[in-house]
Amino acid sequence: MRFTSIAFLAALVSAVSAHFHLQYPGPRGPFNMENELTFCDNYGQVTTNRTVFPLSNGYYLLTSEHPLWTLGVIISTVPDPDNFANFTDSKSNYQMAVNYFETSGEGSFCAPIDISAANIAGVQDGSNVTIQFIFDGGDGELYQCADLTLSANTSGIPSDVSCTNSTSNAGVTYFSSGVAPPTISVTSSSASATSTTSAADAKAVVGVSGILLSVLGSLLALA
Ligand SMILES: *[C@@H]1O[C@H](CO)[C@@H](O)[C@H](O)[C@H]1NC(C)=O
Ligand SMILES: *[C@@H]1O[C@H](CO)[C@@H](O)[C@H](O)[C@H]1NC(C)=O
Ligand SMILES: *[C@@H]1O[C@H](CO)[C@@H](O)[C@H](O)[C@H]1NC(C)=O
Ligand SMILES: *[C@@H]1O[C@H](CO)[C@@H](O)[C@H](O)[C@H]1NC(C)=O
Ligand SMILES: *[C@@H]1O[C@H](CO)[C@@H](O)[C@H](O)[C@H]1NC(C)=O
Ligand SMILES: [Cu+2]
Repeated sequence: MRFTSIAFLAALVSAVSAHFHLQYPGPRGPFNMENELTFCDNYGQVTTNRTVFPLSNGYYLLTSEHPLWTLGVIISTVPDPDNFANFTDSKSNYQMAVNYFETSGEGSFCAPIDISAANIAGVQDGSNVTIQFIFDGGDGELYQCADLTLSANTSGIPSDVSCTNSTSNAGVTYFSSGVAPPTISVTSSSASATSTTSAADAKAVVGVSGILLSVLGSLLALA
């Protein structure tokens, strides 16, 4: 009974506190945690300040606030995509810029993305596209979008972006093209979430869920 309450509270804390932030390429607007469960973090309109981004051999950077997560990146060639259908091909399958994979670790994650290798119709040097990151860390699918102009004349990531992985992630597992991974379950990860609650987590959540954390702390002290 006591364990159930602790697991429940841990799940609740993680649900209100932890998401992911797209760092590069820059998203459509300022990060909004509550809206991240919505298409493009609820930035439905295309932006005109597009990032000039490598057609081949680019990198993206995000920070994860979940210990176990999956990610996929879908791509739209529609000039002003404002719904999920605009990211699908003529057979209604999602156009994948990065196939779904599962990995672990909180903090920064910087990995290669080769958009031309995905062989999406209409993708070439100079194309305006939108990519949407689909992240699942156990509290639902989360979405952030970046509007790009693809360029064959650039590669890598700007030198002022710190492209590092905060933890080693030997466990990256890719899924077949277009196939979404199993949903990450909060219940199955709550035990590890409890045991790995770190100073960084505590700092990140203290504003929103300080009360929940102190309740959790008292329960842990009782246990
Ligand atoms: C584009 O402009 C919006 C509005 O000023 C801003 O929030 C966003 O960060 C900019 N995007 C990029 C990629 O710089
Ligand atoms: C790409 O988008 C930019 C910014 O919105 C726009 O100025 C440009 O005309 C677009 N290019 C093409 C080929 O549509
Ligand atoms: C984008 O999606 C909307 C809604 O499904 C659709 O009406 C529109 O035709 C799509 N745009 C393009 C260019 O496919
Ligand atoms: C981060 O980890 C991913 C997955 O293992 C790897 O593809 C990528 O190259 C790593 N990033 C850096 C900067 O080493
Ligand atoms: C890349 O370079 C070629 C050759 O100079 C040029 O025609 C093309 O417009 C450039 N692409 C972009 C997106 O600037
Ligand atoms: Cu979250």
